Amino acid sequence: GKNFKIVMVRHGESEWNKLNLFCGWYNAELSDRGREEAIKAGKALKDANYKFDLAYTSVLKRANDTLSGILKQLGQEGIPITKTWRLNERHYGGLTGLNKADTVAKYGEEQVQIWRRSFDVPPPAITPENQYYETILNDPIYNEGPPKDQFPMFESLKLTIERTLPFWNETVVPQLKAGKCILIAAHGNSLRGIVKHLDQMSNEEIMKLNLPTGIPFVYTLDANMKPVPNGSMQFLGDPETVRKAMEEVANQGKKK
Ligand code: DG2
Repeated sequence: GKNFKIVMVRHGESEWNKLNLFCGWYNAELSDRGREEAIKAGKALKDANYKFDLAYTSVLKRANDTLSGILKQLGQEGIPITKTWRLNERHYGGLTGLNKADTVAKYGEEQVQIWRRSFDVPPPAITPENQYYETILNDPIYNEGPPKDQFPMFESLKLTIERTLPFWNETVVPQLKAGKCILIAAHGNSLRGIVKHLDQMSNEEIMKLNLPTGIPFVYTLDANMKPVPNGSMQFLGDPETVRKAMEEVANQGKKK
């Protein structure tokens, strides 16, 4: 049967990743290193001869700018791009804007690990006392959705998956089946949701996965949209670099 390939990438390092702050739905910029990562990702995809037909991304600038950086390297800036809040990072609730290491010092590594990686334990809700509450709620990037009465105040990975998968199933899958070569530029946790779904990972297995910034990965899927043997999460980078980049993400939840 015919196989289908799709490339996904977590955005390059953001200013808030660099400062080690919980970011979620806050619209942080890429850092200089993040921009470099996008260029490097574009070069890797160019070397592998990728020619994309269309791309999907979140409404957040760090993912949008990573996508444009990649497409520029490829000379494929003209392809159709769809932006959706359904590919956004999970909403980090009341943790938004807090330093991850400070949060470990205050609540302990175990609690922070639960907030960052558990499947269904959500972070506390964001409240008007949070200095980013209004900024996020009134950000024009959310004018197209979600509806104000359904605007999240926090999201677990489970809740993130519940709003990302409908987009995957209703929009991405039909284009994949139509033979389109697709690139998705999104976030650590929205992509973990898609990976969990594709690899049918258990709630325990997904806890251990930390996606590195700026390293594209490829899925090769069969007609049932299940990975073919060796078709899961193939990174376009040498294994040692990928391992170190994953470790760096895991270590953001350790004490300073
Ligand atoms: C990070 C993920 O999201 O954080 O919201 O802080 O991919 O948009 O940089 P991203 C954030 P962790 O779940 O890895 O702590």
